[in-house]
Amino acid sequence: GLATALSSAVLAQDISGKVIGFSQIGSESGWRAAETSVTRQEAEARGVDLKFADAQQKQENQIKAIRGFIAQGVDAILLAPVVATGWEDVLAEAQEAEIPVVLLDRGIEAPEDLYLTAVMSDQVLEGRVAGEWLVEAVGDEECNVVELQGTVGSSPAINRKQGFEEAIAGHDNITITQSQTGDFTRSKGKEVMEAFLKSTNGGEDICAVYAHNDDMAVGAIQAIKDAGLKPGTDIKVVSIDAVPDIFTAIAAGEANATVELTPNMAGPAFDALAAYWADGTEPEKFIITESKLYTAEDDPEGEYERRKDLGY
Ligand code: GZL
Repeated sequence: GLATALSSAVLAQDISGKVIGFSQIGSESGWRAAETSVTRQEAEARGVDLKFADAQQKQENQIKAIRGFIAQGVDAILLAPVVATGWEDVLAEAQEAEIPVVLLDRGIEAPEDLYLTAVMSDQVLEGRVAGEWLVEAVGDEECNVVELQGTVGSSPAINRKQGFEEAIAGHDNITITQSQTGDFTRSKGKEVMEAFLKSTNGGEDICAVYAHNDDMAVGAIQAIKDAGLKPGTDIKVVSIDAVPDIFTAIAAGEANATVELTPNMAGPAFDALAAYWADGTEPEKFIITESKLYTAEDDPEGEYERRKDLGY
């Protein structure tokens, strides 16, 4: 009857014992650390044997890891691609070996048949939401924005820049006056913000900083304080990821807004693989996760509590 049909369907989705290789970028940000921790938890919950490889943000290390997984004969490969180009050859080798590849949290420029699905946010939307918040916050005031870009050549850096620029287009009072990569890290974010402040005579005409992730925003906040200015008021701070530390800053009035990025890309990835292995179900090519704006009005202390134990 229905019960047996359901249980056999559930059993068919059982992927325990599968060996899955995960080529992770590194641990450049709190968000990335949380993604790794959640991926391990999701694998554990499904009885998956996860083989983890940290690339220290180098593409050649990811390519080596993928070749290692192919040689090992893993059942599937998860890849969080540090940059968007240069993947065709190694993914063709995985395809040749009939090992399905699932992309996590970043996209690539390659034929879509080289991967089963990509689980990621709409990064252009993230940038647009951040830009729309700033448009709303500044009204008709003149506002010079400095931008801390993510890793050069990564899909989030490209897309978040595009989305933000779309949002501020047509608002001539808002101008991006400086833009440089902080490589998604706190230390680089602080360093680049220091340079932005120096080059504008201590930041006197900087109205806002847009950081492609919260970690660079946290670094920028420190630089703004070191320059004797008040982050969140003298210089508005808007970024993306919704990590616990940005909620601490928002609660303290030192940051203004963040756009949430779930660290759980692996859950949908494992579910897509389970269905694919069960009966050949082809998943959507892109499984898009939610993007939600949080500001001081959204219980930042509570949001901190909800996230503080997720491995950021
Ligand atoms: C975005 C993801 C980004 C995060 C950063 O999907 O690739 O990489 O926003 C991380 O924190 O470094």
